[in-house]
Amino acid sequence: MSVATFDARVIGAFGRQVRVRTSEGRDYPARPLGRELGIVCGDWVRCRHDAQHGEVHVLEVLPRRTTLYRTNARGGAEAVLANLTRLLVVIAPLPAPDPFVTDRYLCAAESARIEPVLVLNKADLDPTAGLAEMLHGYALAGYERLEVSAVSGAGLDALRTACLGHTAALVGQSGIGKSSLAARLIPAGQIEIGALARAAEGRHTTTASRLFELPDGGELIDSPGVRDFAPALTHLEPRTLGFREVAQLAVGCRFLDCQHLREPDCAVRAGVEQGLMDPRRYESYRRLRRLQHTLGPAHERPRRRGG
Ligand SMILES: Nc1nc2c(ncn2[C@@H]2O[C@H](COP(=O)(O)OP(=O)(O)OP(=O)(O)O)[C@@H](O)[C@H]2O)c(=O)[nH]1
Ligand SMILES: [Mg+2]
Ligand SMILES: [Zn+2]
Repeated sequence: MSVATFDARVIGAFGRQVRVRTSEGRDYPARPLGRELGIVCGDWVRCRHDAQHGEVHVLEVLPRRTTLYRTNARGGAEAVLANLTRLLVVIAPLPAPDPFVTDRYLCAAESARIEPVLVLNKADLDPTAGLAEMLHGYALAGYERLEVSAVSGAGLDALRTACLGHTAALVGQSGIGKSSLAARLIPAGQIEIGALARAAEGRHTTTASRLFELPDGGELIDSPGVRDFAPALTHLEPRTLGFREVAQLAVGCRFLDCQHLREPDCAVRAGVEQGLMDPRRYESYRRLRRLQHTLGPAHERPRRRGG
């Protein structure tokens, strides 16, 4: 008897339980065989049907195009989502945005070569002064921004366009409307399952990432909200930590290995003084550097090829 393998997409991962979709569009619950595979939503995996037990086993994770990493409880780098080409970093006037969380998502995306887009949801609500200031900082940094509302429908066409041909993920704090946005972009038949699952839990909060296919081509991942997001420091761009405006300004620094902290003739610090970089974003940069120094040399070492 031949035991044919097949490749499938991970459209949901709940601990060791995953849900995979075959190229024919069939969904199966599956579980990794043997050792910890670290499978995340968006992964491509090699599978095998176990006819005897009526199960699908995941044998291996196929090489990833991109990986979004965070720091786990043990301080190590842990994959969160795989094969993204766009990260939709969502903020809203309510609940009050945490700019450091937003910065860190942007840094992680930038360092992983995933194109980040800032999505301001609940545009139907009045922006607070703090939010306006925050947005100014991101505009200075050069981030593309979409203003949308899952309630009024404003900006949804632009959001659809931003997802076209991409594997995009909605990330950010809890309650900012990621699932509401996903529900507006995804055909009713697909999201229903999620809505039912949530209703059964008696709450709206998303508990696991799920991948959906978009009608015009492209994929959208809805992810659980976070209170904080710690990027994996070992996977941040060593010279800029993934701060876009630092990368732009740093070409003018006197030292090639300038950390943009106390070095003389630092073009980044000068840029902050000249209003070319938001002082709050610079403070965010310094906090990440401090964290890196606290955690030790392993976290400062530039990533090696293949390492
Ligand atoms: N006014 C307004 N409310 C919105 C909008 N989008 C979502 N909401 C509301 O915000 C609340 C949270 O929405 P969700 O879509 O569950 O938020 P989420 O980001 O998925 O939350 P988690 O799953 O916990 O991460 C709900 O009560 C929505 O009705 C919007 O554009 N405008
Ligand atoms: Mg949600
Ligand atoms: Zn510098």
